[in-house]
Amino acid sequence: MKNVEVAAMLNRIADLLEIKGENFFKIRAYREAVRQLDNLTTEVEAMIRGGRLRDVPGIGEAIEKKIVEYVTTGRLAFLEKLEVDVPPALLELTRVPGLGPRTAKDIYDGLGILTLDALEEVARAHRLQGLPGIKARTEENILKGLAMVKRTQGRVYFPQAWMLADSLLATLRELEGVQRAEVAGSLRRARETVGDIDLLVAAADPVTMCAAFARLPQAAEVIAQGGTRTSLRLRSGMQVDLRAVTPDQFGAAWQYFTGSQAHNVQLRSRSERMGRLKINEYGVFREDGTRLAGETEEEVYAAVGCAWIPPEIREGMGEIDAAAGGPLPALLQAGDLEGELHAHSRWSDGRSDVATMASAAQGRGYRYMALTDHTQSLTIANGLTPERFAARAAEIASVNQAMSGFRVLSGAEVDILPDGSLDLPDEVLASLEVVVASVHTALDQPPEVMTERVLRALRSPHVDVLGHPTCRRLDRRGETSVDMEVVIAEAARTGTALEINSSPMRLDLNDFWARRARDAGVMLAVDCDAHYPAEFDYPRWGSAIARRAGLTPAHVLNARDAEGVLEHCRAKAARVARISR
Ligand code: DGT
Ligand code: CA
Ligand code: CA
Ligand code: ZN
Repeated sequence: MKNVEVAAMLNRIADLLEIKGENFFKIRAYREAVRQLDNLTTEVEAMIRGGRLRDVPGIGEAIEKKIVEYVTTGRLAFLEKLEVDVPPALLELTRVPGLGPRTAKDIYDGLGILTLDALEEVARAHRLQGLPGIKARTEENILKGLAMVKRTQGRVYFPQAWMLADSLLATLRELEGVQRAEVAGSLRRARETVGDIDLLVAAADPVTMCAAFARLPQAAEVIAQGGTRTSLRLRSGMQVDLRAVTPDQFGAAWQYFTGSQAHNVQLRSRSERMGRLKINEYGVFREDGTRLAGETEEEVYAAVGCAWIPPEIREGMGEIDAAAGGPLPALLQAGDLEGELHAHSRWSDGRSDVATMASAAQGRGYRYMALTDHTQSLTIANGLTPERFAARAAEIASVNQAMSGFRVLSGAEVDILPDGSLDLPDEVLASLEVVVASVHTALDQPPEVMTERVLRALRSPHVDVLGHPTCRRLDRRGETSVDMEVVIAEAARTGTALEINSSPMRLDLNDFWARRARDAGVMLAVDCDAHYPAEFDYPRWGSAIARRAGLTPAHVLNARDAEGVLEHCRAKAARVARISR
């Protein structure tokens, strides 16, 4: 069982306890355990085997027992009892991001709301506002949250599905007879949300193999099993479609089951135009049945006169014609990133000191890291005053002294205040090497105000990167009302980079906006926004977004070396000076 699943279980307990109105400290203990689990780089299962689970701060005896029961049996009696105690309607309502358990209970008690449809109706009629503690703003947030639920109805953001797929692949690869196991479908294409997990296995005897899939330990339920296909449901509710083929069919099947449907339809009509070739999950065939290709994807594409196409851009948006013209430009890979442009330390709300963050970044292959602590007005994140920035400089200098082959750049994640001014005086901003500017407060401003606020920040000669541009938190809230089209145009005009925040809670910008930015000539920064060392694993998600957006290393600011980044920052300041004259 993966840590994400355990964390989800603990979170659910906390939600249910909160709905029941249980003791605050008890609830907080579960939330803290979730936070600690998020930080772990080891799997809980391994820690249980080593008897080390209790060493994790925040996991005491009671929570440890529950985790062990859940991991070893796949069920938890305590949770099942809670689920009986709490009205199912309340669980339904708390699915809405931004709608906490307490508010959900007020709505349920006050208006007898049982479904999301009913909730939307009363919110639209402004009837929620009469309830205790619900302001116009809460009502608006609930409507936004409802829109998010609708958009992702039954679907999961891709990083979460990848983590589950990792665990499945590891199990599959150990099964007797499995020669190869890979992810296919929308997950391989790294679509923002996926409906299920599609997996493909190469085996000499596909039919026997598919029967074995039905016995995978991760399966909570077998939905369908027969022939060369098995469908399972995981404990999280996620569906997994497994298919097995013989090794000589693997490339054709992998191509076919990766999709997208639009891409496959276009490829098929191309192959028909090209001398009536037939392309399916078994291979590429001539009319007389001669098989031309099938073992690898490369040969399948070659058989229809195309270069291999990276899965992330197989959406039927012109990629086939491009690949018919020759090899496609190499899209960004996580390994192309040279450094991090957005990281926090204990000076603000990070959990580690500068040296720890720097060596973690170096450990993942980075050569520099801009230390971008928060600024003074963000008191909940322990934001820095100009004086504390000055004090921090000494620690940065000593870390730089001590490390070789790595450089910490001084930086800030400066708050964009509600009026669009920046939360540090110009001379302090000018003294920093890299400045990320972000919106963190007054998130509910109307579109004109919010957009103008961000534009003002982009026009500052000191702002090098706009952080998490839409401010969405996938677990909590939707995008601000900012007009991204306008922001992208201004980023292009001023030479400001836009961030792809790789945190699985943000994924901001997403592939759609990142592609728009690329097309407008804007540079992107693929950032971790790391607050502790394990978060330096996030480029896996950010680079997948970048690939879907069609970005090559040339489009990505932190694919340059530190000097290249600083050069970009100088060029931005010069450009702003020029255009504002
Ligand atoms: P999802 O699951 O909604 O996130 O999206 P996909 O693209 O993973 O769709 P899924 O799971 O239904 O099917 C996986 C791939 O298999 C799909 O991208 C293309 C291929 N495929 C499935 N059904 C058909 C079909 O009827 N015709 C063709 N040409 N391909 C199909
Ligand atoms: Ca799928
Ligand atoms: Ca599927
Ligand atoms: Zn931020």
